[in-house]
Amino acid sequence: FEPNQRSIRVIGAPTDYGQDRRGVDMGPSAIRYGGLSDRLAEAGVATEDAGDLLVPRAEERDPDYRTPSQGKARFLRETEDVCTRLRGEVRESLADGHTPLVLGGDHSIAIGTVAGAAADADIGAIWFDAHADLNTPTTTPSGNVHGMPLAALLGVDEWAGVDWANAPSLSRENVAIVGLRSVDDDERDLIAESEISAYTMSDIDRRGLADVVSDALDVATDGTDGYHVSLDLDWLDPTIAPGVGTPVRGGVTYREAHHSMEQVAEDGGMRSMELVEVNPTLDQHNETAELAVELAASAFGKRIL
Ligand code: EXY
Ligand code: MN
Ligand code: MN
Ligand code: MN
Repeated sequence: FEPNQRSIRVIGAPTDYGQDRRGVDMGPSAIRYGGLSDRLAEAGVATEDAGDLLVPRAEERDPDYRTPSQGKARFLRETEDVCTRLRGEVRESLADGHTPLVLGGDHSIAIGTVAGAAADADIGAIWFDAHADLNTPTTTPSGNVHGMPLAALLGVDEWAGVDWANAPSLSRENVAIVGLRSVDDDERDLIAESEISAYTMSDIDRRGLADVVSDALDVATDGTDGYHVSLDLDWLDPTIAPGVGTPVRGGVTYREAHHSMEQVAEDGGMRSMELVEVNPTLDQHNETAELAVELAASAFGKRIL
């Protein structure tokens, strides 16, 4: 067993601006309480914890504050504030030689994480998610920004030129979404006409997840300096990850998920990671947070033997 050369900096982003069920803001606490530092230490990785960003409670804010051109996007002003600060933290972690591990919070925080990870490098991204997260304030069925972060980062339609939300060095051809089973019509059209690689649960049924993730790794590493892993816990089947705001039946299994993270560890090119959408108020005995911790440990190199 070779001690892992990496050192991780944990950054908490306790938001729930991006969706309409309270409780996902407790994700960072639940994940830490789920044994994060011990499990990472067992994996042989040095870890430091930068604590949580300060995030005002949603009840103290006006979700509808926006300019007309911003369309339907709840708490967009607050999301910009959090993501701008998170982007700085992630960028600084990388500059200090640490691998950022961001704890959400809802998936809107990916705008900050990925923008920070892409600030000084050409990166790819692997998006493990039941959803495509490719909506805009015009196409969104919900107004929830957690359904939009990938579109924001890629500058899709009205997201183009929104500086705080774009990651210009992340190219569509280096993005792979894995585990899709809930996709809106406009997202489907965008996937069909863009270079984004999208793998559905049907692809996984047919080809096996290991083969699909191997393709996703090729996509994310092709001509890049490394890649970001965005792990939305609703990627997993709700029977093993019930503590998420938008569960969708038919997700990946416990062993499949671990094996994917082991593939990531073996590949060695991951530069940053985030664990999002854990909602302990909807969970049973913190099992979704504990699962997030175990998967992170696998992604950072935990081995059985
Ligand atoms: N596509 C739907 C929407 O945009 O409202 C649902 C999005 C759920 C996003 C979750 C976190 O990944
Ligand atoms: Mn340090
Ligand atoms: Mn998501
Ligand atoms: Mn999702």
